[in-house]
Amino acid sequence: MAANTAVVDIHTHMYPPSYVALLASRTAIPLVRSFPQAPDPRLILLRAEAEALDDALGDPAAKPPGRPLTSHYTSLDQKIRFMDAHRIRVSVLSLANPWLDFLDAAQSGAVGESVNRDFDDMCARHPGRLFFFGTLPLTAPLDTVHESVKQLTRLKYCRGVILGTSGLGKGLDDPDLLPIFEAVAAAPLPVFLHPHYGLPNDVWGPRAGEYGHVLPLALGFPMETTIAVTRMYLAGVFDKLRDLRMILAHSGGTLPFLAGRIESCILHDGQLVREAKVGRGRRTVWDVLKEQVYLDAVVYSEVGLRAAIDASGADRLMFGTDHPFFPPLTTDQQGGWESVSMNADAVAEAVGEGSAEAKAIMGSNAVRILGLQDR
Ligand code: 5CU
Repeated sequence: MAANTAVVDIHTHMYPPSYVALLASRTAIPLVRSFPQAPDPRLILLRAEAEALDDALGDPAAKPPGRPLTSHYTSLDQKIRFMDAHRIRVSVLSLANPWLDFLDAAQSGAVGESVNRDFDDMCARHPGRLFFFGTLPLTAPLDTVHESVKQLTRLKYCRGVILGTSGLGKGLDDPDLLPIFEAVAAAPLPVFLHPHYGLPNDVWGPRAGEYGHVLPLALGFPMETTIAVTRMYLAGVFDKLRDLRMILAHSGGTLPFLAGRIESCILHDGQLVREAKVGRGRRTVWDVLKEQVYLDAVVYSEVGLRAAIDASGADRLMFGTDHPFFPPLTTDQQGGWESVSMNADAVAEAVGEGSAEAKAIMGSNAVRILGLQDR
């Protein structure tokens, strides 16, 4: 992969051991559980997996739910081996979903503080090769969330925050979230926006169980991101906070493809026109995509990547792998992962292998945007 480029992976997750222990102590999703019919413990995260969990608890012959929790999810040595196997020079780690969203208010501040320290300590073991996006205890009182932002600014290897779409419980267009976005923007820490909740299960229909995880992951995740950012846009969050920078997972979900339709629906909406929300000087979704949004390059095809480049610019895209999700199923997991080469190939096909744009997307954009050479 990209032999002459220092490759940076900005979309790569881990669950530190303390977080796995927390998941193993739980009885509702998200959880970790062993089943007699599966050799590895299973990581069960998504609400689309809840039914399979119930089936497996009731019937030891049933298909095991979730995904195997291998060392790729938890081991730092394994992360470095994976990076070396794919010639990734630098990784920006993040806690995988669902972060601290399921913790109660009394717990999440302390767990967040300890998880963020764990990530900083892991990065310190490989200086210059590892950085991280911190996680915020959004279910805690607002003062605790502000304290957490302050903690992250003091951690040497922190380069942003990873955030889901639930916010304080009402989504990212919630006015009560503005002070948090303001603090994060002032820090300055970019927000890496990542999906978890997808769409309601009934969207997938009564035959969903036959289709594995395809529908919630391929379609639910990107739609969730698209909806969350569109709500932020419609609520004026980007205009209120011009310093806020968002890195959107999976190349913005479907935002680059749907931005034109969103714009048209705004222009033709009687309510918005009557309320004078469509006047001259309005910043369009296209403007926000070019000024306040960065996109990862985790979209697995040249066609999707071109849309992302056209929408935000090749100088705003950053390569990612989504490791440890999407491991190879029929070949050795210590070898090359097709989910990684698909994203690297898409970059080469979209902008030309070895081109200046390819080098930027594969690494130098991330170094510049996230300050990976500073401090
Ligand atoms: O396979 C999956 O469920 C996932 C997930 O939960 N989170 C993620 O980032 N990628 C894939």
